[in-house]
Parts: sequence; C-alpha cells; structure tokens
Amino acid sequence: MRTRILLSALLIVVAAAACSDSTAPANPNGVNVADNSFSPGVRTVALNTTVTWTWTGGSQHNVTWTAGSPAASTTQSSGTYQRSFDTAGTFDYYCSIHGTPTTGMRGSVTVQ
Ligand SMILES: [Cu+2]
Repeated sequence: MRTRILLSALLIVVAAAACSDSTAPANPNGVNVADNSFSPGVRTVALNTTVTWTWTGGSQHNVTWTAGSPAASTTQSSGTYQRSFDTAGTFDYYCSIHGTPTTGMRGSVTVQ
C-alpha cells in the first residue's frame, strides 16, 4: 500500500515535470515571428550563436536589419530564417511591412 502511494506521488511529479517542459521554448536561441510582433522582442545570446526566427503567425513578415547588412530575410508567412552572430554588440531589426527601425514590429539581438 505504501509503495503504491509513493509510486502515485512519483507519477504526479514526473507528469508535472513533463508539463513544464512542454512550455519551454523548443529553441532557446529562437525568436517567434507572430502577427505582428517578434517574441521575445529582445534576445540575448552568446558569441557565435545562430539565432532562428520561426514564423508562427499567418501574415507575411520579414526580418530587416536596421544596419542594412546582412540582407533581410525574404517576406514570408511560414518557415524560418537564421543568422549567425560572430561579433558582439546589439543588432536591431524590424519587419518592413509592420514596423520601422523605431516603431511597430521590431526587435533586437544582443550578442555578448
Ligand atoms: Cu510584419
């Protein structure tokens, strides 16, 4: 009986752990491209990290770098886009359809 109670308690703990895992981001270095925001808007990564943007909304968006380089992503409504960062600093970007460098749909990646 005691073993059965302990086993039940263990199963509850395991189930709770599994639930909390499912809410964790699939890619810790990722950014979701939603309608109409980047999430998280500010992402901090280590040097030499590749960041993946994943389109999760249904509308067309792009990732356009404020500094103008590298080239922007294509404008798309699904799929992914990646950029590797081998220089420290803060890199600002925006969606040229729903934002500007200073307003609306924009984000930044800080590399340290
Ligand atoms: Cu957009």
